[in-house]
Amino acid sequence: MQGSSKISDPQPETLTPEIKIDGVEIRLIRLPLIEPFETSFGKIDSRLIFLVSLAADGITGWGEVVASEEPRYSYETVGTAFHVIRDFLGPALLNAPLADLNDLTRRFLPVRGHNMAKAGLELAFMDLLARINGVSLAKLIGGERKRVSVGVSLGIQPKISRLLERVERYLNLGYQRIKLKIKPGWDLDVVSEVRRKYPRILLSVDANSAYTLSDQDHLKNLDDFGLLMVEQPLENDDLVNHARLQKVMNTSLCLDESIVGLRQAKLALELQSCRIINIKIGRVGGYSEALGIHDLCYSQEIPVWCGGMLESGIGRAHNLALASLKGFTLPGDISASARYFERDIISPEVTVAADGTVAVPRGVGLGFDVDLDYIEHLTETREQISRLKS
Ligand code: OSB
Ligand code: MG
Repeated sequence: MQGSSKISDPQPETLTPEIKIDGVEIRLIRLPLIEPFETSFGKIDSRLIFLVSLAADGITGWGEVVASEEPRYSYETVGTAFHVIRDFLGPALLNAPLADLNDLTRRFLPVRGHNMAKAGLELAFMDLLARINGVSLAKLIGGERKRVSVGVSLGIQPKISRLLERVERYLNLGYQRIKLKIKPGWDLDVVSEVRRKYPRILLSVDANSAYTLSDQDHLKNLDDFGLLMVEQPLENDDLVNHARLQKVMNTSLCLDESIVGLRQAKLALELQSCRIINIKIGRVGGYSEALGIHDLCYSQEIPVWCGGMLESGIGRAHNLALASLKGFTLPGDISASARYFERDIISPEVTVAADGTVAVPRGVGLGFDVDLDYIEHLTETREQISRLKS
């Protein structure tokens, strides 16, 4: 890791020499959504949340694996992540003490892929590290912002009128940018309607890979609407066709699914596949890659923003820390807890101020209290991971 992030350059006097992880626990809880969320992949009514906790010397760090139940956004699922953490990644943490984040990342190198599983453990480790050192996560990674700007991601609706209601609701709540999920059959007319009613708002669309390059003439019509960006129009693994599309479109493309690590970010910038990058810690495999991508984009003046995966408050708190880094100049998909859930598992819940910003917590670690009683009440599955027998 290079560049501006403090994490590659820890203060020797504040960081402990070694951390001996003495417990790795994974658990699944189900949080109902206040309304269904629909993307070009399909619709969900509840979120199966995958929590990870790491314990060392009586201190616990919390992380979240953002995988979905079905392999649609990525090949990972809650099931694959459970397997990979239980059988490979978890035991690797228990085998020997950890010096720092780089040490942890190195230990995961033999496992190919499974970024969300890796990231869940990295998040928990970073919360633990922050708590051991008595600092906030944001401070630990060198975040500078006190508040971050946020937008909202609005799913596909049964009718345009329902979408317009939601646009109105979230603008009134202060959200600085509206992102519309699109797919073939729910795109130009919908965007045109929203733009007609709100000529001046920051507006973007996210296709979640629902188109192919053969749709380029159709997609070019999006240039008429003054969009901030078009997110991931084409296939998840296709940097080349995104570069071809970016060449013929005026609107900036933003890549989400395609950027699964620093290497892909470098390639995307070199190929000019996009002009904006969405960083999700889970998709890229953890903080170290996320920070690397941030630093790369910052050095090339490519704006980045923090994506979301309908996280519980634990994942949301990590997103806030990440988005406090100086390169995050566009509003993130970091909604209030109440945008998705009746009740969150942290307290206080994440709230969005009337100016469309969220405070970066200053407390130690995540900076929120983890509501263990509520988590216990919701737990469907839990497993304590044990040491590998040698
Ligand atoms: O593509 O950004 C995406 C949610 C699940 C999977 C993929 C995406 C999303 C969102 C929601 O857009 C963002 C949020 O958490 O608010
Ligand atoms: Mg997206």
